[in-house]
Amino acid sequence: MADGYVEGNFLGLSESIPEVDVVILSLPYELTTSYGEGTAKGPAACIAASAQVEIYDSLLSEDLPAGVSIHTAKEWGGFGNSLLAQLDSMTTYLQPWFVGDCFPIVLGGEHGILPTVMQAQSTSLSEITIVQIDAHADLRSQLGGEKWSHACAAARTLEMGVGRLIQIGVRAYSREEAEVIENDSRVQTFFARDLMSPCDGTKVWQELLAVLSSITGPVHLSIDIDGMDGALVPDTGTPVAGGLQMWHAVEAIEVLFANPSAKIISSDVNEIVPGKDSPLTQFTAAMLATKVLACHIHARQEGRWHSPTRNGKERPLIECDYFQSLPV
Ligand SMILES: [Mn+2]
Repeated sequence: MADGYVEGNFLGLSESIPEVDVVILSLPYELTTSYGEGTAKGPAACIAASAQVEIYDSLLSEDLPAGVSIHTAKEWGGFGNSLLAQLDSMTTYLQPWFVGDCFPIVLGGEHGILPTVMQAQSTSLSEITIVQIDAHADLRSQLGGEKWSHACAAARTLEMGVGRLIQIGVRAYSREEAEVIENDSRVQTFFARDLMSPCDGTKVWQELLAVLSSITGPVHLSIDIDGMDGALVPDTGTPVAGGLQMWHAVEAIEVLFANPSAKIISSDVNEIVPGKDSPLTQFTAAMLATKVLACHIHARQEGRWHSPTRNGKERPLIECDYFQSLPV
């Protein structure tokens, strides 16, 4: 826990200067989660649980925030009286923080937030690689008639023009999704059963690390916490057995951020649901978000992050109407 703990701030860190280097954004969005529920309370639970996360990270020579200014923004207000209006409203909330001057970490909320996070980007989507840790492929064309379901999040971002998608830990998917994985050259999926195979797992894991080390250009890292083994995230919307252990996730994140030819421009940690009996789910999410934060700060220290300016917390909103303008 940080000295001078500030309630409501990620890791309890105080905000001593007006300029923002890293922003923690919260999208308490829940519409289509199919099995469990409670993702709308996930971001706040994750921030509360972060109080118990160590501010020491072995990558850094000083404790977090390690000289970086971290701002925990007020959470999205849930505006919009239709699904599409809500998606636009989330994009409006996110956009001021995606102009390239600071590093956003978005806490969700169900994975249906991913298209809004991509719409908020100021970088051309065709240049961006999404690295997705997830139990599910999220490549369905629709689920229960809803194309904006969390089960379709990755498919929608490909339609929006995202250049490349690398999936890690997938183990629950449909025939339709298997065919997309097989046939869409933009998609590369590392299935959990291959990564964690008792005999060949090490070989496949090294193949994954080689891919993460060879990405070039801007990257968005999307962590659906159900990519972790269900035992670590028992309260997420759809916990699934046979997933990543903590050290898989930590190694994948560290190797990705260490890649000198990639720039990790943004990240999200989603499908967080506060546990009724145990804080393990939100604590696991807070640990993952903290690892992303530490890796970003390390990348700055190693000269892999450049921003032209350093701006404050008050930023003009530009209303987004992208989702409401799409042809039905
Ligand atoms: Mn997902």
